[in-house]
Amino acid sequence: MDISDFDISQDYKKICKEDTLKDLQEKAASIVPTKLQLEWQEMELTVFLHYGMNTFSNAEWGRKGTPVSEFAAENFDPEQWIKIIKEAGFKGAIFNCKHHDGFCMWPSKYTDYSIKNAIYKNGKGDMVKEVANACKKYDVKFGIYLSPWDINEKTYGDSDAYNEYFINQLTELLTNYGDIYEVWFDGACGEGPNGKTQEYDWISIFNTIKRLQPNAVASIMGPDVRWVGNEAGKGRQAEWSAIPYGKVVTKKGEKKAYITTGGDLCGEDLGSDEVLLEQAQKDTDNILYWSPAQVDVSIRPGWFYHEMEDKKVRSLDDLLNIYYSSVGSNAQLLLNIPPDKNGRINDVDAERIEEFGRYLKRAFEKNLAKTTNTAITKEGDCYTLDIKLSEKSDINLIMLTEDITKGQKVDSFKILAKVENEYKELASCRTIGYKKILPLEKVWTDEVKIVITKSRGIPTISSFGVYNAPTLNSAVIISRDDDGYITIKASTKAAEIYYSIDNSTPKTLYTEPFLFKDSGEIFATANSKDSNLFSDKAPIVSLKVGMLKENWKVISCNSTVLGAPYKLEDMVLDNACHTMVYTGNSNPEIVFDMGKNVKAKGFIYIPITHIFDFVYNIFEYEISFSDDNEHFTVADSGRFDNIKNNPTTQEIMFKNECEGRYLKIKSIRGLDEKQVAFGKISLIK
Ligand code: FUL
Repeated sequence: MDISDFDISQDYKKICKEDTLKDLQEKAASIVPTKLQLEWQEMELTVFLHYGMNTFSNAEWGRKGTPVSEFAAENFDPEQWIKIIKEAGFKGAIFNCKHHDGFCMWPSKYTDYSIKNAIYKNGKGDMVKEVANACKKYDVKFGIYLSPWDINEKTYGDSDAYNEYFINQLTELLTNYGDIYEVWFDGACGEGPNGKTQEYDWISIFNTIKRLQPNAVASIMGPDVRWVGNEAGKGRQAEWSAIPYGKVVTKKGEKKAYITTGGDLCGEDLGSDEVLLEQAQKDTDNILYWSPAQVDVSIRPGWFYHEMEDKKVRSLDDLLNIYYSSVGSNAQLLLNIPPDKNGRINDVDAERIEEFGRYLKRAFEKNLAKTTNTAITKEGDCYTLDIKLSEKSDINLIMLTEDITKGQKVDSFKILAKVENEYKELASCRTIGYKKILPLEKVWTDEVKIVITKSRGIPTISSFGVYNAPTLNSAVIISRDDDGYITIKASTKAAEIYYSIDNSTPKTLYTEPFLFKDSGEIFATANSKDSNLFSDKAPIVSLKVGMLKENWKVISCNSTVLGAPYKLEDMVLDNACHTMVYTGNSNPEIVFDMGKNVKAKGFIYIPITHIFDFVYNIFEYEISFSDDNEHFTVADSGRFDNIKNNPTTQEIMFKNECEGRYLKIKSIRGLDEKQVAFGKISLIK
């Protein structure tokens, strides 16, 4: 199949072996966004709204056979959601119309597994409509998430039949709910009841979108918007939008449209000169294509609302880092705020979003630059931009934009400021693109210089800003050492730290590390008297810990250990969470001798979180206890749902309290077929 068979509606450039580096740079710099991609990127801030069956069944991924009756929604207030996000400056909202469980939030004609059979409004409800109407009311753009993977649909896996079903549902959503700005498909995929893996008819799916909503971008498993590659809110230092794409080879061996990249989407580098050269050599079918990144991340550890995560809503610090790493790193932010069981954005999340919006307004309200002149001067091999400030001031934030309608060109640049009559280098950075925002150490200056040291042709800087953003009263950091001592550190000097160990509001003054051997959760916050801070209270943060593993020993492991020089004991027991890779056995298991009989109500598992290794995490586990290391009783077995993309700490309670001296953790299935990585395990009292 040739590219002409699918109207990708944007310019692209073929690359080939004969291309020199200069040719490749010119080709890459000549690629520009489509009108839709540009409008989409200019939105900057958007939200994801995960709400559905999982909100009620307390899951991240649904299960087969969950009855409609479990969807117990009675109250539903999308106007509250959209009002909150609008006031904080978000421009679009993507509603989860159907997640992997297949339950439809609108009364689809094609299935009974929908809201029409739920108690909500006696089966007369349509939540998609209510969200779309709320968006219209507050002038926020409306987008849809429709999961291609469907755990409960009987035709799933029967490729042609399911493609028809899916396109029928997509058609309902694209015709009955007004304008849609984004259609979001993720890549999760499973086997159907017939044991076969579904093959999606992407071409027909995308053509349906182009036909029914020509102003919608198709994201992730779509040609217009690219997944940044992780769900942790991390963008790249160098984020190129024109990147090489290869043709997808289907199971039948044919090459189809350019849906996914020729490189690895999760990789650190998708578009540098080195990558261009490598891809040009690789495959005659490779092209360069405008593919802007989207950072999708949740404000809580999970994508759906879980009451136990109420104290785990991201701090303002964290949200701002995500903002700089997305909007400020040439990407768009899609921040998930999951409504709760009452159909409302929970107070904790609402407060944080309000604070986030207020901080951004304050930080960017006064541009200290004297002029808006963006003309650059050539100095040797570099281009420079001199920025004079209206008066001497403290500065700690710089913003730069490139006119991407003329192509993304800046590869590397430096920021300097005149301090005591001499230029001092403040930062050395990669790529600008749509926007770059750089938080800096505070300096006192009235002159800033941007030196572009490497670029793909003459760059066009379209705007800049220099700011003195309010300092945050940063969140405290809590840690426990291997002897059980808890240390709490505040980032602001002269801050008073308060903590609690009984789930209450932190009120005990912290003076020195204290012993805590039990399992539980430590909460802490800090107060500061500094009047220059954005707020005098740091957010409350918490650390969940299992029982201290004082006498634990690894006594057996049925598989080869890779990853030397690390030792198995260090990996699984200590606080270090490096990679531990087992191979040569698809079901590795580890047995611990805990030194004495231990009673536990559940367990905490910290998976491998290193960005390139979490593809090796355990997916399905079994955990068991024994008194004699011979006869083991299974305490629990299950699946760490979305661990592949979102490797957060897993806290699992057993049905009944279990006990024993020996503990076994077994990987029933890993994310990777050949290798499994173990993180850290501990028990809950
Ligand atoms: C992932 C899904 O598996 C998660 O549940 C969530 O919907 C996220 C946005 O995409 O791939």
